[in-house]
Amino acid sequence: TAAKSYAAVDLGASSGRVMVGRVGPGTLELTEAHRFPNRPVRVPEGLRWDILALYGGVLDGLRAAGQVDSVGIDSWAVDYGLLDADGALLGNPVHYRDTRTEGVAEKVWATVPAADLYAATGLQYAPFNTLYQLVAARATSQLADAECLLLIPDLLTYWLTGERGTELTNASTTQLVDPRTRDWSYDIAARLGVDLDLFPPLRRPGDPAGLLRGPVLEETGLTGPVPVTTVGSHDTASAVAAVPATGERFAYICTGTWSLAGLELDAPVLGEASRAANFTNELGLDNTVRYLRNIMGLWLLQECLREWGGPDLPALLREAAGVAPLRSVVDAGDAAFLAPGRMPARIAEACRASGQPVPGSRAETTRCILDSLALAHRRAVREAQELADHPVDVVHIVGGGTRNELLCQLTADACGLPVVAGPAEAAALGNVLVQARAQGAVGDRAAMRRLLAATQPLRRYEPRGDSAAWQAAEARLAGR
Ligand code: LFR
Repeated sequence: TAAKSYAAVDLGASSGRVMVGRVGPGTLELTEAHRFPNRPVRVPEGLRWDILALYGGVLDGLRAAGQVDSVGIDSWAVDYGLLDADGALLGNPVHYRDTRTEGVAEKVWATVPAADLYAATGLQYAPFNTLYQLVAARATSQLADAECLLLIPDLLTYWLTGERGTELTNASTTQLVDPRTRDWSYDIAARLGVDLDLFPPLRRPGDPAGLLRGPVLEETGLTGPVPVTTVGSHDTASAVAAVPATGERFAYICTGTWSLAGLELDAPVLGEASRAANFTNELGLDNTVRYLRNIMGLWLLQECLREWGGPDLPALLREAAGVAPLRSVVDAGDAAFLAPGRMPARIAEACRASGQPVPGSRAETTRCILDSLALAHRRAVREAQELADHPVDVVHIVGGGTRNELLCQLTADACGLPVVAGPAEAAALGNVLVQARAQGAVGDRAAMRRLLAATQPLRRYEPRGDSAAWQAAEARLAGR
């Protein structure tokens, strides 16, 4: 049988891309059709996504991709657009780094204690969970006028096909889904006055999501019918689906703007210890649970680079590799680093406040960030194993961070485990493979992973001794 082609739309916090995956028996090839910037915009009312520019990028990308057998869409999680009774978008979707959710969680916990919320939804505390966003928006006329809420990939799917749904892996990041029943958490929604009728019916990866509308075919030059297939529309769900693991005993770290570090499990871990450690139970492909922790990730470095006017990154990383290790570390899990702006100064302040040397140069700041990320990876990988009672022998790093060799090596060192790095475009590959599977071009999840392991370039990093230094740095950070 001839190879089939799938377009994967993958929107990240700083750029969007349309990739074309070709899948045949034993073959998997990915090429980039189009990449475009994702520039959040600050308007007087706050930080907003430029969703029309993103949709324009998707259309450009589909045109560049050419004729394909199906299209799938994934993006970052939690954010949404509201539609009025006529189906028109009400305002620009709010960015999860917007400040409107400050102090909202405390109000929510006064109604539903944090422990009950965790027991019911399994979701980590993050100020931007959709639930907190909806409570923050409670008194707005926009929400009052809304008839329908669509998560970002579902909104773009609606514009492409005219059909509405709520994809489950992404819905699991709203804090309104019960990870045991994989259905809405009706009780939580009722107690907090969230109207679940805003959400169209749930759909799952592999489900059909309609056909490209006539005007979309015209604009993109494609010949219909072209189906849109529901994929793991949360980018992290697609990325985890593309972890090229060959056994069960693996941890993963999805790297990019965020580091999402954890395990793939069959069932959620909902106990108090797990809540205290702020692990989340998001839903993955095929009834799996993505048990992981959000770590600030390369956002810390991206924000410094922005402040420094975009210096040459490879040169900076070479210099950082030569800086003395573990001089100063910051808590890369701290939500204090969530908002944009002044990142080098904020990192310096965190070092000063914890009595550590303040990084003096760009290379030192960069090294501080990478050491801190590796340390946070170490903690997350270890604690996930303990809390889930699921030991691992290898750590897979996927996503954009695989291009950062220093980060991969430091992560192997910190975890004391071999790291297998790649693929870099994991989210797009997971997106492609779920489409291919829906059309019968590839087998089950294990077969998808075998295909990835056999076809994608991977690089292995062995841990370099000195685990005592990492242990000491961890204790220092914990103030012990
Ligand atoms: C990564 C990601 C994370 C989510 C964060 C905000 O791109 O989707 O999984 O916690 O963005 O949506």
